Amino acid sequence: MQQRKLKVGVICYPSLGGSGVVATELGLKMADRGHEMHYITSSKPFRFLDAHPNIQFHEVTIEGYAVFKYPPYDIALANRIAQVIESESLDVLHVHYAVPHAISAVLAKDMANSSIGIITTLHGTDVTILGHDPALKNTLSYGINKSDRVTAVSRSLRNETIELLNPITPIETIYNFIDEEKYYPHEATHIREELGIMPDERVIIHISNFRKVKRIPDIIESFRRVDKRLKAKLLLVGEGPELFDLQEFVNEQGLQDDILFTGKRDDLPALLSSSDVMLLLSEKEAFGLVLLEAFACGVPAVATAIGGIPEVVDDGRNGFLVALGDVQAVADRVTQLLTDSELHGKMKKHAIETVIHDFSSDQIVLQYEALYYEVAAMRR
Ligand code: GMT
Repeated sequence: MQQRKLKVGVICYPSLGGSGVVATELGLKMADRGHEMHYITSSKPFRFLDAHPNIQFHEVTIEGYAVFKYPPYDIALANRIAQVIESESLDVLHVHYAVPHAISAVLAKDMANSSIGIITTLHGTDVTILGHDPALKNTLSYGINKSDRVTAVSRSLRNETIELLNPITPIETIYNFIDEEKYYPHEATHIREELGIMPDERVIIHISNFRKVKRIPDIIESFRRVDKRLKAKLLLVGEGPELFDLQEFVNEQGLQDDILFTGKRDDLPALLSSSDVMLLLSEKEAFGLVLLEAFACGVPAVATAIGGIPEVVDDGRNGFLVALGDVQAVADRVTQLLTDSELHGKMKKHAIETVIHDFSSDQIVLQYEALYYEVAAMRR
């Protein structure tokens, strides 16, 4: 018997890196499967440019009254969620990021006097950083324990959450995925021309939100060491709080001709397809969605063996794992990859296979869909 289609309320940070991407891609896939997806967010999620008939957007607005030192966004969000639970007769809420979204969802459920189930997906720093902040730790536990089901994007994040908070609600792992129709090896010679990359130069790429946790100085230092051995360019793609300092640092080091800051780009598949290796040297990383994006485009990675990264990077197969801060090991591994074309070819192939076999969107979307049905059924 065919199950009825669900009405799902989604709460996410619409433009915050990987979690926003996963929340919007998941919504699109669910909408394609016939479910009605209701996004309750502060601004339109960036991948909703093409309106989907099964997706609706409910904006959260808040006035900046003089009485508020900080506008109470979380409460305005709860208010909006409560309205949408009622007006759209939602079956389930899917919340990305425990703090503040799970708290707002719990409050909204109470305000709407509803029995709606709440699924919270933990993405990373909501636990690995906020969970260590005494001002937020209990709130985080509360959000998790009041959720009906909790998922984490890697086993590492799941284990860390259990160790840190000992929650009542069980946590299961559902891995991230990418849109395979968007990320695949593209023909991208125009990128090399646009960026002034010579035919004999190799391309190393890093994509992030340029926060301290990404350890971009380690990337620059590793590149400096690689650059002494072979002709290469480093693409630093994205923007964020560290950008200005990093640009200054690169100029001081005299590396500005070889390290290119591209800013935020919409053509990531093409940029990745014109690259030879990805670097992700973070000190915390619950999953590392950019690794999957790179793999899908046939780009192996050199990445730190921390957090959920070892669940994505299979050392010696689709890339190499290195110890945090070991810039010499990074330089050695990158040089090895870029000078051994047979090894590079094998890793490229395995990178693409990793996405197909271990992180296929079809499999992962079905896991979320099963969870939606389970939690929706808990109401009856
Ligand atoms: O918490 C952050 O750093 C941002 C966050 C995001 O929204 O992109 O990243 C986290 O969630 C991503 C999607 O699940 C993961 O791929 C990232 O590894 C994770 N970031 C960290 O754990 C630092």
